Amino acid sequence: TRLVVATHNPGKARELAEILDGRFELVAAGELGLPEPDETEMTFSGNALLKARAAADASGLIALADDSGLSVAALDGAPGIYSARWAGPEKDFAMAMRKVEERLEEAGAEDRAAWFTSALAVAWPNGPAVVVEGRVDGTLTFPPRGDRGFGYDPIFVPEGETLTFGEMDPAVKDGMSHRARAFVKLKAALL
Ligand code: ITT
Repeated sequence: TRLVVATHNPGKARELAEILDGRFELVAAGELGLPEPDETEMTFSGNALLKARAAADASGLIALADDSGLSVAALDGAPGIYSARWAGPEKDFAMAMRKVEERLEEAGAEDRAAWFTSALAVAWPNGPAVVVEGRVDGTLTFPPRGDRGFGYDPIFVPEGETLTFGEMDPAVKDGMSHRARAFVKLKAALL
């Protein structure tokens, strides 16, 4: 079965391919020249559905989309759905990670609790759609450590671990990540 992976983020595309583990013939949204719809919804699930729906209807293929982000407890869940936008058009995540640190300092907050969320949506062309969310809890650490993974991985240490996601072997991250947990739910939802 051909499945279009409706993301323009290479880090995500790689992890989704690892998690899907050869189950589908994957087609990248970029290969099909699919446009990037504006993420106008106020939830991860809403934006994942919007991206999957747009890709499925434009391509005629079943589409999988991920909407995800980092939520910081002491910042009332920010950046959350704005995680990509905090990095700006240059996708400067070193700057975005500094911004998280600065906001925590400004708030005088000691609490470093944070979590990643991934909403995974599957949409059939002009048909139904399903969406699920997975979450992994952890703590933030500064300065950033590690150059594996992507986005905010270098400042996130998952619960019970000592390495950041940026330092971990990708297969280890894939065993515990928000994205992997969402995928377990997706399989259950589609059974
Ligand atoms: P698409 O919409 O094309 O999929 P995007 O990067 O704009 O790409 P999002 O709107 O879902 O995707 O933004 C999610 C951001 O949250 C992403 O850019 C990362 O910075 C961050 N993020 C999500 N999952 C992450 C992970 O596993 N590790 C580190 N950062 C992550």
